[in-house]
Amino acid sequence: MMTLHGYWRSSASYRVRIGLALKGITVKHVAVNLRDGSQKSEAHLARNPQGFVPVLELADGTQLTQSLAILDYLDSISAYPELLPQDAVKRSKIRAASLIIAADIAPIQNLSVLKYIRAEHGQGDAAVTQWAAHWIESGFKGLETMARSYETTFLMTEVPTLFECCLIPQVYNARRFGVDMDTFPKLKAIDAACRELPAFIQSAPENQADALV
Ligand SMILES: N[C@@H](CCC(=O)N[C@@H](CS)C(=O)NCC(=O)O)C(=O)O
Repeated sequence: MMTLHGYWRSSASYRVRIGLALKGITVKHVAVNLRDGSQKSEAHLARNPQGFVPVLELADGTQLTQSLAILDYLDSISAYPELLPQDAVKRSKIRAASLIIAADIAPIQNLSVLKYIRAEHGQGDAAVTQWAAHWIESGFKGLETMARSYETTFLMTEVPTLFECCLIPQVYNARRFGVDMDTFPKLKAIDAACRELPAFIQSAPENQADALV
């Protein structure tokens, strides 16, 4: 069996949990407590020298990092349901929208970035929250416009894809930072549609064994 080293509130871990659940792959979950710094422990750095979760450990001990690369691996070992459609243009567009979240929005409100702003630039909770909300809103603006150009339930499809694996954790974070999701009605509707599905319910932060740690 594979092991997912993750954390309940980590959006990158949440992406992988959704991908696993959509594909019906059961893994062992091991919590890496980001609040007590366990991601920088010797044991975790041996898994991922970057000191981040998630890490997916395969049955033979191989360790995979980076949530999008892990989702790509899952799509390679378990073809259905596919996280990226076969159509080349749709594939590229869904990947691009996913990267807006994973490459452009999420990294600038990562725990270590927020800690750095607090510690090295003397910013308090209000300023840090405002920073995170600003960058999420700025990224969501473009995504909302893109999403509105399709009439599908999810971004470009009638089944969730890689994009929804990225969006739902980012909306979870947006709400934590006080972003008004009413400003982004199409993204809000996609989030609501996903939240009805068992794979997304099972993967939600509050439903993890380490929730509230
Ligand atoms: N690009 C990476 C990002 C991973 C990442 O940022 N993980 C966060 C949690 S969501 C983390 O481990 N943060 C620990 C820290 O900042 O110290 C991925 O997609 O896997």
